[in-house]
Order: sequence, then structure tokens, then C-alpha cells
Amino acid sequence: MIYSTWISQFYSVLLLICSVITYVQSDVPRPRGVSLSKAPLYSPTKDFTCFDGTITIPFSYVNDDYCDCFDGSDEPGTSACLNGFFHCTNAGHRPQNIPSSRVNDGVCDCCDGTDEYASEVTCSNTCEELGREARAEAQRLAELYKAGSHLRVELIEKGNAKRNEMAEQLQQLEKDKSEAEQIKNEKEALKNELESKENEALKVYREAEEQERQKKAEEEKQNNIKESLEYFTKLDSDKDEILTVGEISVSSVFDKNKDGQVDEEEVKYFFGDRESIDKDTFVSVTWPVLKPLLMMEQGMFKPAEEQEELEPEPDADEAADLDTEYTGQDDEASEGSDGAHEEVEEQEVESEQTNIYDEETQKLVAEASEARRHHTEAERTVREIEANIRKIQQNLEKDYGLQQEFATLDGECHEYEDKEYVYRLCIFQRVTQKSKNGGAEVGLGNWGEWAGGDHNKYSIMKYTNGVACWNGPSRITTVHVICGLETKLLSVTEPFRCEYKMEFSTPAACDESSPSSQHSSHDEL
Ligand code: MAN
Repeated sequence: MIYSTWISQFYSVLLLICSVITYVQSDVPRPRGVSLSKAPLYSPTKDFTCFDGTITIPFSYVNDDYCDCFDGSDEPGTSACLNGFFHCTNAGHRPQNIPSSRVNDGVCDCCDGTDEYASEVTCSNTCEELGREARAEAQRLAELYKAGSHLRVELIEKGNAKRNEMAEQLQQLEKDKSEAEQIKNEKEALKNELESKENEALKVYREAEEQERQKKAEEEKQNNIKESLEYFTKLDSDKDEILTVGEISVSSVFDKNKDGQVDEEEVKYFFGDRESIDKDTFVSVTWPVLKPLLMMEQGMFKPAEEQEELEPEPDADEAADLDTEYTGQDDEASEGSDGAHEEVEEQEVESEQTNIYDEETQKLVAEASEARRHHTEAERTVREIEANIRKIQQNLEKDYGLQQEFATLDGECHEYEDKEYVYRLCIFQRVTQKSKNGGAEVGLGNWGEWAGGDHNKYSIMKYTNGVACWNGPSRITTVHVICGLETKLLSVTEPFRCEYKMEFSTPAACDESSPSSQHSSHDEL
């Protein structure tokens, strides 16, 4: 009881002291338009020096409606200087500095009406009312920040836990990676060993294959020579073993342009500068250029278009089959999805090939194939682990706020609909826009950075590099992050073409120490 009386007495005295100070402060004599803090610079007993220090003038020149100072500091209470400022005290609300050009311009700018002291308009003092409203708003925000900060604490805890979990996962993955790499190396060593045995065993077959190939090539060469000599004999009508211009002129195959005669140029094409050619020259010089023409005449070369027309159109199912086959065989980029398909085909081809080998070789080929498969699998595992590591590292590099308060929001998606579009914001990931009339989703930007500046960094998120605007730059989105008890996308606008602005509320932004929370209702008086 005694204690509470003492407290109430203490507050009464404090209030009295404050009132006295307030009275004294408000009563400090100062020229019109000068703030309390600048009052000492205007002393009636001294000459006045402009704030920029350039000129000193008698005090009577202050507010004489003539601008003497370059910085306008001698006319705080008139509109004489274009660059000056008029200070309104606005007792009961917030003080304000307005450009001096607004002094006595017929518009009430200050809520206490002091800017229109010599004008035709009479301004009523609305400061009390405005101050009340401002204080109520400040109070509302203070309560919101207070309630939000409790939720924020939870988010901080969860955020830190998430980050720690990611760090642990990363450690585990690094371990998994080194194990997987070891397995891969083992599989590679085994593969190399078995492949060298396989190669050794196949050497014999390869040599035989090579011999066979050479034999075939030689046979083909001989057949070609034989064919050319036969053709030579056919053309050599006088059988003197020399082919003359006269002899080839009667054969239409030498008439390249099909104009009904073998002219000089065509002869030159087949004979060079020679008048006639013997068998050897025919075989080595003429035959290689003549053969394709003969084949063409015999209809063995057909223009590609004709061939296509002749082939029947595959029906839909067949076309689908063809497509699958194509992707399976040729599209290396689709490894993984078609990997199994490819492997089966490879196995089929392999088993077809191995049938020609003896049992021992077949066994070695099978073992090497198995080792190759295992090695490929081990390589794939390493790649998958590496991809996971990269993903976690990227997340760990993200700036989730000073206390990790935004971490749990990563990946959360929030939508907002207006008349035309559905917008989707996936925090720390991307922003998209989908027209309600259909069509593809349009990327409005990918997570870029915090862009609230040094003052309030975590108040704005920037998503950049969206889909290019027609005839313009890439789309970008700025997300204004404000304190709210609910995590919600509040609004989306497009203030400039392809530049989107979102307002997003979350308790993570309810930081009572952040500049956004400082909605002071402080007045000078
Ligand atoms: C689409 C939408 C709009 C954008 C125009 C620009 O219609 O993405 O938001 O303004 O393209 O051409």
C-alpha cells in the first residue's frame, strides 16, 4: 500500500516536471518557421550567419521577406527563399518541415495551420484529431508487432532447427558421397580388369573380323574392277583395248546433261585432257565417276522425296511407337527416364553378338557387361548425391534473415487472384502468373535477393529474371514483406509493365527492433 502510494506520487511529480519542461520548451522564443532544435542558431542579440556560413547579416534581416542566404536559412517563416523550409510544430501531432513556397499559398499544409498566418484562408487546427488517429494507429501496430513477435520467436526456433538439419544432411551427404565414390572406383577397377580380360578374349575374334572385313573389301574391289573392265569391253566397240571419244559418244550414260549428245565438256569430264584411254586409266579415272551415273540410270539412286512418298504413312499408334524408339535410342539427354529401355536394348544387342563366341569368351563378355552396368549405376549414384549436395548448399547460402526467421517459409507457396490472373509466390523460389483464360504459366521472376537497403534489408524481396516481356526486359517482382499474424499474399499490382509489386504478410517480419515497427507518435511538444 505504502509502496503504491509512493509510486503514484512519483508519477505525479514526473508529470508536473514534464509539463513545466514542455511549457518552457514551447515558450522558447524563436522566429516563425524555426524548429526547437534550430532555435539557438537564431539569437536576436547577435547577427545571423547563414547555415552555409557564407554570409552574416543583421538579425533584423531574418524573416524580412527578402532572401539573403543562398541556402534560404534567413527566411524560415516566409516564402521569400525558394529553397527554404518552414517548420510547423503541430502540437499534438508530428512536427513537419514544408517547402517555404507553401507558406501563405492559400493551402493549409500544417495541421496547426501556422503556414497560413497571413493568407486569406483560415486553417483550423486539426493536430489533436490527427494525432489521436496516428497514436491509435501506432498503438495498433505496436500491439500487432507484440503479438507477431511471439509467433516470430517460434519461426526463429524452427528456422534454426531447419538450418541445422540441412547442415547435418549436408554432412551425411558428403559422407555418402565419399562412400559412393569409393564404390564407384572399385567398380571401375573391376570393370577395367574384366574389360581387359574381355578384350584379350575378343582379340582373336576381332582379328578374324578384321581379316573378314579386309577380305570383303578386297573382294568388293576386285568385283568393281571386274565390273569396270566388263563395261570397258562393252564400250570398246572395235576391241582395240583403247576407248576413244567416238566410242563413248554413242553411249547415253556419258551425256550428263541429257541433251542428246556427248559434247566436249562431257568428254573432258570422263577423259580429262586425254584423246583416248586405256583399260587401266578407265578403271582408275573414268570408272569412279561413271559408276554413280550408271547406278542412277539403273534407278539405284532415288531422290529422297520420292522415297518418302512411296512409304505408307504410319498410323497414330505406329507413329507413337516410332517416337518412343527414337527417344530411347538417340536421346542421350534423356538418360535416366529411358536408361532402363536403353539398357535392355544394349543387352539384346550384346547377347546377339556373344552368340558367335565360344563359351569361355561369352562368359567373359557377360562378366564385363555386368561390371560395366554396375559401374554405370555407381556413377549415377554419385551424380545423384552431388545434385542433392548442390541443392542443400544453395539453400544454406540463402539469406533467411539475421535469426533465420524466414527459413521455414522457403518453398511455401501463396496465391492471389485478381480479375484476370492467378499469381503464385513460392517464397525463396519463384513467382508466376497464370491467366484465368488459360494459357501457360508466365514466370515473373526467380529468387534474387533482399532489397530493402541498409536501413531495412528484410522488408523487400526481389525476384528477377522472369520471362522476357514482349519487346522488353525480363519480368521482375518486388515483394514487400510486412508484419502480420497471418502468412498471406495480400495484394499484387503491376505498377509498370512487366514489373510486379506484391504485398506479403508474415509474423517473421514482426521484428520489434526493425525500423518498420517504429511508428512513433512522438510529437515535439
Ligand atoms: C501478359 C501479362 C501482363 C503483361 C503483358 C506484357 O499479358 O504477363 O502482366 O503486362 O503480358 O505484354
